[in-house]
Amino acid sequence: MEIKIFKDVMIKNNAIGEDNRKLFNEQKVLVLNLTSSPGAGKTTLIESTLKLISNKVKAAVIEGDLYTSRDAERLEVFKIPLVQINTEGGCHLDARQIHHSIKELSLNELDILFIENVGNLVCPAEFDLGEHKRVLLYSVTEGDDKPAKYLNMFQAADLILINKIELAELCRIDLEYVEKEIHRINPTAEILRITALDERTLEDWIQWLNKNVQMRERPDESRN
Ligand SMILES: Nc1nc2c(ncn2[C@@H]2O[C@H](COP(=O)(O)OP(=O)(O)OP(=O)(O)O)[C@@H](O)[C@H]2O)c(=O)[nH]1
Ligand SMILES: [Mg+2]
Repeated sequence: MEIKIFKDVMIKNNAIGEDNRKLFNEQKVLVLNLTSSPGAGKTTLIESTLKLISNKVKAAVIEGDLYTSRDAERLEVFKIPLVQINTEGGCHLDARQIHHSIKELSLNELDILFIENVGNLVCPAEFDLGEHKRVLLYSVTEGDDKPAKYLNMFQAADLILINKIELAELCRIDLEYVEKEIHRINPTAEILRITALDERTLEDWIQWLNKNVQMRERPDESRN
């Protein structure tokens, strides 16, 4: 019985996710679902990215958080559209929440919509929000066993950003081993090494973003 209920929830979620994606494609806005464990650096990455691109690209952010709007407050300085979703204890965002929150945005005026998911390395894997790409931040401070332990999250990602790499040696992390582990679990994921706090390390990420923004014009090459 429990299994059936779960399946029904997923079927409904995925149908709304498809509707969201259809709308994003029509409005030609690139939508990224940023996932990670708590504190891996999602908001920091958004901050550094906005410093680099917000004068060239029109961005908006949907912030997912259990109870607070602290991350959204950090982003107010950029004067871009921000929508806060509080899950009130829920461990992930779902497609219905996104469907409601995008009513507050003028999608046709946007190039990129970042969705910061709730910090959690389990539940967000199951829930399609309608994004074009799923981006997983994986910080070296989490240890090198996380791809194997949190398989679903790593398998569901299109791009995996290994973050806080300036701490790799201190954390006794062999980055080549970590990359091999990720590829073993998800052979098609792209991987980049970054320090989200240091904009100088974000060149490849910004190139990846630009490439994907341009692909909005050719939706057949995006995720769906
Ligand atoms: N050393 C180092 N610290 C970083 C880096 N990126 C983020 N941090 C720090 O990690 C902490 C958490 O960063 P956040 O950006 O708030 O992480 P988050 O993933 O948004 O956290 P939640 O939204 O709570 O899940 C902060 O103290 C950041 O300054 C990095 O590249 N290097
Ligand atoms: Mg955050």
